[in-house]
Amino acid sequence: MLQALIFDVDGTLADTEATHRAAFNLAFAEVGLDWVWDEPTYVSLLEVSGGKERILQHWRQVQPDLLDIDGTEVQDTVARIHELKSAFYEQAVHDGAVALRPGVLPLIAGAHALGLRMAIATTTSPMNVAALLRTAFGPEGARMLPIVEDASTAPLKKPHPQAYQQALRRLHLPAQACLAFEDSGNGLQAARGAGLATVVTPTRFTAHHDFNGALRVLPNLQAVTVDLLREWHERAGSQAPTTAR
Ligand code: XBP
Ligand code: MG
Repeated sequence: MLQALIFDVDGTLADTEATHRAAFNLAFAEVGLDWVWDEPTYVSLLEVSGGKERILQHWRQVQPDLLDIDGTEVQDTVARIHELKSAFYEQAVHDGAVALRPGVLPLIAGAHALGLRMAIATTTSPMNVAALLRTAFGPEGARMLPIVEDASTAPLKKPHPQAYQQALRRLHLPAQACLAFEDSGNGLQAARGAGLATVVTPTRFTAHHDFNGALRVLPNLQAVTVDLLREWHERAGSQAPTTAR
């Protein structure tokens, strides 16, 4: 029986990547770098989960001879840029730049009212999650989504399943009792890697990704009710390959 829902954040709860991209560009300008990520560049960099990892990926691309890639100097510079970026992003969220995607609030509020447990499994930073929960859900946010696995608690980024595995452990539930919600190929791989049936709602940043193995691929969560999820979950369980005895 369906007992819990586990949500990705960026692209799933809210279409945030345009705001992330703007924050990255503000941070680059702040430190005097002439890097500017236009949307096509950012779409390809989104193949890399994690803002710090993305900055490093770009740096390697523009400076292939970048030595000492794991040295403290490079890591410190990346950390500084990412810290600035996160502050710009957090301010943008507080200023209302980001809204929940269609259907997210009614589904989460409805699931909460019916006693389903919920968690978050994301590669973004804790301050970004807190800003979105506060701004988009209000004080209820932390109550409806009390379990958060993020970049600070699950450093192995998607497609690694660590964030989902840790969310399941904290829920004290098997993957078979839950559903995951994602927007990206990396996210789907991470959720499937943790054994979770996964509903995917791509954005324009991820629509071209491979969603093979998704339980459903939908334009958004509008008209998705708990009853409908229960029906899909039931059917998925009945069709799941039986484990070898
Ligand atoms: C998407 C990501 C994150 C964000 C940027 O996270 O890969 O890196 O793009 O946030 P999600 P940070 O798993 O929620 O889809 O700069 O904090 O990483
Ligand atoms: Mg995502």
